[in-house]
Amino acid sequence: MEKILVIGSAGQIGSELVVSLRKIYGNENVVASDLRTDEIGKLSANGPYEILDITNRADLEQVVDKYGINAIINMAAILSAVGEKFPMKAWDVNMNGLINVLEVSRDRKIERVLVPSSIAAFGPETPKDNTPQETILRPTTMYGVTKVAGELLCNYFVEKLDVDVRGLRYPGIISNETLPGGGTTDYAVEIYYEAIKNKKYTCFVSSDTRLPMMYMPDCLKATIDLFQADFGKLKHHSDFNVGAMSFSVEELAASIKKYIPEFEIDYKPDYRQMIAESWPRSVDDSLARKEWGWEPEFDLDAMTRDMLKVVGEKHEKGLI
Ligand code: VAH
Repeated sequence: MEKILVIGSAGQIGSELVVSLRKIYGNENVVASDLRTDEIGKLSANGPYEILDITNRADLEQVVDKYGINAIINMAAILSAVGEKFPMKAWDVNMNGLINVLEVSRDRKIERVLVPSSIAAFGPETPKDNTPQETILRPTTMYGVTKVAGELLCNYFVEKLDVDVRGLRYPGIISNETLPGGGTTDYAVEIYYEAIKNKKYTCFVSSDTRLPMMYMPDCLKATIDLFQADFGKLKHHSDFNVGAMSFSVEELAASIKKYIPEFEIDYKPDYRQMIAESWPRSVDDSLARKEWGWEPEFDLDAMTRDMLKVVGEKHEKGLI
């Protein structure tokens, strides 16, 4: 029987991942946890929720022992934009928190650990188009530094300490449930909300900024497919490239204008422009497709149709 702990459950991905996992494994077998207390309602409505500070090892051990946890998915992270404002906080949460997860997993013989990485592991010297699985990793953000260090640490625990750790390099993730918290790719979510509410958006990166992106249903599919993959068949472990689509901001705006012709966009690039420019435009995810059957479903037009439908319904109900 799986007893899964999701750390960082109140975040953009974690909040939807908990719901998806509970549908598969049963509500009581998926323990949601986060530092935040404002999201308890949703997360504790149909399953266990624990307030958990990932940087506190004793807290983590107490939750693991209380529920007899045998699998951990760590979604807790300080993302790229906030990480540049608070770099040592990002190191503390992303690295000291990860060390706690890996050490407790080793000590308690946790059967399976999933730790996401990101395209932020790449840097300006990395080939920009169809970025290979094995390539130069010289990120220029603290978030990216923690992702590279995290990948290396996770692979060490696999190879030297016999812990089952797996991970995937998320592109920008777009969703309509929980707003993202402090990433450079947040513009790709904000634009839909502003298009619905105000028919206009001022974007903080330039119109030709092109990044790898993924719609949340595909993100959840990739995460759960890798979580359920036969570890013995994986040749890579904590650093799978996964892709779905790549588009520029102007292409994103054009996809919205097909449904909201009066939508207008202007551009005021800020410090996040440099971050975005250090990342690839597209990734080669052939190894994820080969080793665990990765296959995305959503393209830009399908995502825009669904985003505008769901965000539009929220607006009509006065929820945004
Ligand atoms: C960020 N959304 O923007 C995150 C992501 C691809 C980057 O990891 O920081």
